Amino acid sequence: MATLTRIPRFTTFRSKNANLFDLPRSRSKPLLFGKAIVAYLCTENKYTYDLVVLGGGSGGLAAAKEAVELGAKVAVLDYVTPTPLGTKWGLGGTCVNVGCIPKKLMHQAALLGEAVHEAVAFGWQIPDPSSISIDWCALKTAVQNHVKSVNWVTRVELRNKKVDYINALGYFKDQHTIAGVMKNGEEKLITAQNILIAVGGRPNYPDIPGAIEYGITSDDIFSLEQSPGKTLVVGAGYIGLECAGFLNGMGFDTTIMVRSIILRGFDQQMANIVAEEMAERGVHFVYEAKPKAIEKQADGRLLVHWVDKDGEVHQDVYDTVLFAIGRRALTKELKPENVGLKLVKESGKIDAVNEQTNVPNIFAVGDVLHKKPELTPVAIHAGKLLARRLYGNSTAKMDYTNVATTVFSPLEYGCVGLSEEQAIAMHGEEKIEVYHAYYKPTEFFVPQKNVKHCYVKVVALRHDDQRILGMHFIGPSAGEVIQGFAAALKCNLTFPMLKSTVGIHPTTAEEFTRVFITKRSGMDPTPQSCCS
Ligand code: FAD
Ligand code: NA7
Repeated sequence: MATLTRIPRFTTFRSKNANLFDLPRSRSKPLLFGKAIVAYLCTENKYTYDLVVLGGGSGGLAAAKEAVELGAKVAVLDYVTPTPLGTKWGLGGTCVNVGCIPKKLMHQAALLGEAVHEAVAFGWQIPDPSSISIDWCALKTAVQNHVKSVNWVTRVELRNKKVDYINALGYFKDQHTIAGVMKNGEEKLITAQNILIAVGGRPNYPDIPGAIEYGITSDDIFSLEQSPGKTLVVGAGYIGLECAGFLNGMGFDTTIMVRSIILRGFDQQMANIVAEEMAERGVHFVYEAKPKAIEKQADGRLLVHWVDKDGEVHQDVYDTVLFAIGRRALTKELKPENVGLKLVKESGKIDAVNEQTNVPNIFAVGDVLHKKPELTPVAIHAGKLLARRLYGNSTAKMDYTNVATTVFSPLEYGCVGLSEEQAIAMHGEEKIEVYHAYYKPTEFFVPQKNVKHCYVKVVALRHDDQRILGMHFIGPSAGEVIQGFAAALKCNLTFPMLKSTVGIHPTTAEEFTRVFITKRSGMDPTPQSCCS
């Protein structure tokens, strides 16, 4: 039976300049008593909370913590529905548990394997580098220990900041009431002035026989009990490429099944360089193909039937099939119809304007937003800014343009701004200048690493101020390289400014300050000391 939570008559208000005060809850205009004490004019508040956040991931937690700092009374509901394989995790959302963090650690594990081989060229005495192999169980345990420590710190932080954490799956009862379904099935009703949707998304499974029974997704891979072995990754988006990249780097036989193109939405020249580089490292690519069915053989291995572009059916056997075919926003589960919340038909996402949904007191941030970058810092930034607008008299709005990102493949591809195709579509080919260069990282010389795919590209306006519209970098530590240039783009970086920037030598980032060959010129962008 549903129970209504008791509305406390008093709540603790904390100000940076004041001691702790017990004041009747609710907030409106601040009153100043003397110099240091800030209190709030108290009016009767009909809701338990000022803000209830649905989803304790990147965006929800950032908004909740910011709102509490600004004096709001906040609760966060977070609940993880186990995967079909039974994988579940703690507080913190996708990034911490099954996204950025475990992914970066596995990426690092792959890079270290590569480094062991390189170390020999630098004089390290390693008994038999060809015999090294990864202990998946040790890696998985180390990664999961880190994830659990972050879960713990997150819970402590919420407690210290006095954000109420409720481990329940929330849905709308009405515009100001959320029902939270607890683990034991009991429902708890919570009322709030404002509600923030930050429920993120979960991976899709294709509608083919055996997909759910035998397939896994990124939600399972980072805590998989047994070594993945020979793996088929279905999907050539950001997540498919990254998972395939680290698995191959760890020595697992890895195949990517590509339905159409690599990295849809990214600069296609760069995407193809990434794929070529991965193929040279040993990743197999099956192009223009789709899985048809998965069966479990008597030996426990998975027999995958797949169809090529001509409709011909093929089979191969794998130990693991990982689907990375996109993600679904968890909005239907919120019962949006109970509050008249509109969803975008094709994506099920929310088309919010400045994080404001079509319902006045209901807001949304993060991966649930339609046509916004699905990235942790985007969710965090938008969540913080929203909380400041709601509770801190701020007017600052989230800028979703020129957000940098990196594909850890494992040679990284970092980019910010427009792709070459997008720039041409927006401005026309005649108005765009593309500068490019291959380069050879100094650290690649001694171990004679392949430099064929280290490439930079700057997309700029050809005339006027020659403003830079996009920057693309494939090479070591691309994420670190592109971050600073993202700040420069925010400050309206122009090509002359870039050229007048003195590089740091010997780094790979300095390659951006050296580009001068335009694609239009047809000159060879390969440096003489390189790739011969
Ligand atoms: P989430 O972090 O997904 O949090 C939503 C939370 O709400 C979850 O805990 C969910 O269980 C919970 N929830 C859902 N429904 C309900 C409900 N009804 N009631 C209560 N709780 C609910 N981004 C980067 O910036 N860099 C990266 O390197 C990167 N790598 C990634 C790698 C992988 C494999 C994946 C899957 C994602 C990666 N991302 C990366 C994306 C990043 O993880 C997301 O953009 C980010 O987590 C989105 O935050 P969010 O707050 O919108 O949702
Ligand atoms: P993406 O980026 O949407 O990529 C999905 C990939 O899966 C893409 O290559 C699709 O091919 C392919 N796909 C989609 N449906 C199918 C089916 N049914 N069968 C085979 N292949 C399919 O999703 P991700 O999961 O990589 O990442 C989503 C976001 O999460 C990403 O932006 C990160 O920021 C975090 P297509 O190009 O459509 O032909």
